[in-house]
Amino acid sequence: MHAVFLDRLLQKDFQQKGYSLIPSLLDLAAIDRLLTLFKKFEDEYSGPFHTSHFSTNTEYKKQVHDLISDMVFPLVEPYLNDFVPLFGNFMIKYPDPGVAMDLHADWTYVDELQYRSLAVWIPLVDVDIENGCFGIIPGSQRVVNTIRGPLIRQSSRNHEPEWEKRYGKLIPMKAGDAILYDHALLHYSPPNKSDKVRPALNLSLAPASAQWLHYCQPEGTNEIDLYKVNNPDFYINYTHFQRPETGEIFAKKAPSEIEYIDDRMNKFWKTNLVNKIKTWL
Ligand SMILES: O=C(O)CCC(=O)C(=O)O
Repeated sequence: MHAVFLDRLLQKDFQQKGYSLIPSLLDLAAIDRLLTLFKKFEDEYSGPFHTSHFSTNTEYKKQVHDLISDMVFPLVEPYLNDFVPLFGNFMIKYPDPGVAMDLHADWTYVDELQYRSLAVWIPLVDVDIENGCFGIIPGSQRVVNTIRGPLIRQSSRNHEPEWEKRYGKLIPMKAGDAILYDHALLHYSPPNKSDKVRPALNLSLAPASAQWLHYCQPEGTNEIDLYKVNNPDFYINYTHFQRPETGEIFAKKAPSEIEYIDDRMNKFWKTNLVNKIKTWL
């Protein structure tokens, strides 16, 4: 397995928990530059939750990706084992007490049996439970499916609130703090109950030596397509839920081949216990 972190202790901790925190990764000047870009594109944002990768405006997506990669990647690169940036996005949550980000894991970017890929999530304002901070289920990267992507269902969707309540951990952060998490880690965020917008960013990264992948179930179809991704521009050009316009299909699967994670999550307490015992031995 290709390690994510260069430092052995950080790697061990990341492998166990599925995430790692770096306080004050961005300084005030960097936060200010990113907030200026965030304000420049205010007309693009719609709905209580907006992420730039849902947009079809490629120029906007590219400018957001370029600045986020330029500012964040050089700061995380020294920790990582030969990773490259794939795509950067704004994650913007407007005040709305009824809109949460439901529990999910991100798309698959690499063959997760050989490699892991990760995301860096950074709030551009201080965050806590009031305005929609990040929440995670530590260790859940071990039990989710390795095939994930747009419209590929992962569960019966009957238990997520219960899993959040039993295993979830909210992480209050200062503007500029970073959480690096395995794309397979289950995460969520509560509603923004404050009266101010909560801008954050997300930068996805993958090992340079891995074949990058994209799984999707294009809208209106009953098939899962697996694409080889040879250039990160694939993500800028991708229109959400649609068949990708670039990239090369190299395998197809039936959605019925994807096993729901319900059983694994319902006995997650047992998995945690076994892992804890293993660390004592
Ligand atoms: O920004 C948020 O509130 C949620 C972020 C998230 O789910 C993601 O980056 O995948």
